[in-house]
Amino acid sequence: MPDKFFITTPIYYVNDIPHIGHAYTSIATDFIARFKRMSGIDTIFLTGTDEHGQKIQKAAEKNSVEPLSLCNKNSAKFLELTEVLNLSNDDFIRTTEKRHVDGAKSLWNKLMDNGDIYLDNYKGWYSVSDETFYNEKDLIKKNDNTFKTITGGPVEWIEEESYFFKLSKYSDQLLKLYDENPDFILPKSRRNEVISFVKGGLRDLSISRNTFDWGIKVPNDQKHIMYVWLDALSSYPNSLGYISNNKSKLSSYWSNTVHIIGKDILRHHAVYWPAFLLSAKLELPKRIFAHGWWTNEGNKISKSLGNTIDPIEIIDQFGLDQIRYFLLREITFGSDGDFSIEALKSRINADLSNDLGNLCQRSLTMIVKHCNSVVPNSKNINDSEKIFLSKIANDLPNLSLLVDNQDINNYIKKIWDVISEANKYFNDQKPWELKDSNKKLFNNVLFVTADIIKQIAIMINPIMPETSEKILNFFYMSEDHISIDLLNKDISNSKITDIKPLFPRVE
Ligand code: ME8
Repeated sequence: MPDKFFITTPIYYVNDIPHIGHAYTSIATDFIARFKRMSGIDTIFLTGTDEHGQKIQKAAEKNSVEPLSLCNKNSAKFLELTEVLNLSNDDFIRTTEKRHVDGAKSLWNKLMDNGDIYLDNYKGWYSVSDETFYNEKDLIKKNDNTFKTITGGPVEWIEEESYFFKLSKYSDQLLKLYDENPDFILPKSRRNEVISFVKGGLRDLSISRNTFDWGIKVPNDQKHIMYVWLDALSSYPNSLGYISNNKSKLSSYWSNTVHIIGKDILRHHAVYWPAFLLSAKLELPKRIFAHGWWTNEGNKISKSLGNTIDPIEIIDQFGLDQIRYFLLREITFGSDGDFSIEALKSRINADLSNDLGNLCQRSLTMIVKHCNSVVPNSKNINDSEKIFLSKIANDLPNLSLLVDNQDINNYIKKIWDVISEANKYFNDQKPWELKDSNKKLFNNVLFVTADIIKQIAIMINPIMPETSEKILNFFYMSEDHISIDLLNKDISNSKITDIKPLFPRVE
């Protein structure tokens, strides 16, 4: 297994403030980064903001501010969100930073040197909200004979001089890439979509605009602004210093890269991006994973409907780890899902308060009350208890595989199976009936339950880092770095603190 790993979220547009969709991608990416680090893999997790192009320029005009001042204001909101969500990102890149601008220009020059850029005229449809060029056949004709994108956004007809990238030249190489690397695009359904898009025929891609000026100037032709997607995609390797200087000590991470994105930006990542990299003779990422789309109480989330969910507000109301858990648990990563307050409350009460919270509360409180706050020793555990306590460690290869396949939901289900089993064990053993009659058995039940709680606390770290730390702190395990090696740490005879409830029920 490679010992270096690079994982990215999309870099988000700063035309507006963050919403729950952005929070979702970032939390899921954080989950994977934390699990990798906990498993001993040297990991870099990147997020950031996408600050150039017509969409940002128009938003700035609407707000009567300079584009850079809008970027500074909204990028700061995305940066603040990394704190609010307790993300473990190592870097936050802004496309207005010099390190990025230099890298984007370097990429342009590589495509140019390879003979893949030519000057021509672009005539066609453009969606500013998606920053994407559309063929008429991919648009929907409205009653008034104008067109819209499949997501309902407006398009405008543009005719201007433009540089083009020879995308069509890469069709066969792209199809070969998908064929030889069946897991390059996941989930499978998304991979099929991309393959049929490429098989449908690729046209060369317009990669510059010259009717506005907010962006990176094309090297050697200052009239043109680089297409914002060519600019933005290069932010990933730019963060590692890979394009401008592939000898950078960070560039060794690039060969094991996973991009986590939403399904809306799959074509840019799975078609344009590998084609640019092939042309530039740079290595390709290992995986593009496109997750699904959240709706709000059954409706599409949109500013015009006034139903966007502010992650900061919802976290204030329900708690960070509750929201992290809900978003990761509620839907299969890759499928669409619905955000509803009823579903959120029910997850908090059933999975967190009842299953996990009560398990910790009632068993550990018994240790505080009846064992002088010292975990009993493991002398008397029987074979079936031994099997139970080694279950997580034995299942680690499968859990790792689930994370490697971005199957976050099934990882969580497996941990909750262990929680259910622990609750069943505790209920069946009825330690409250043993405390006076059979102290030896009583102590044994409390040891087994405390040990499995410690293991659960480690495994939920990528999902709910704060809760994980709170539980480990009950055992005075305040580690700087949570590692799966702690699964084997013997907690017999160790002190525990007074236990505080983890998840209050919500009405
Ligand atoms: O596309 N459900 O930025 P963006 C789930 N700057 N995820 C959602 C969502 C929803 N309803 N809404 C948004 C861009 N997302 C470009 C990316 S990368 C080189 C450039 C998430 O601010 C999802 O990850 O429009 C989606 O792909 C991303 O936000 C789009 O963010």
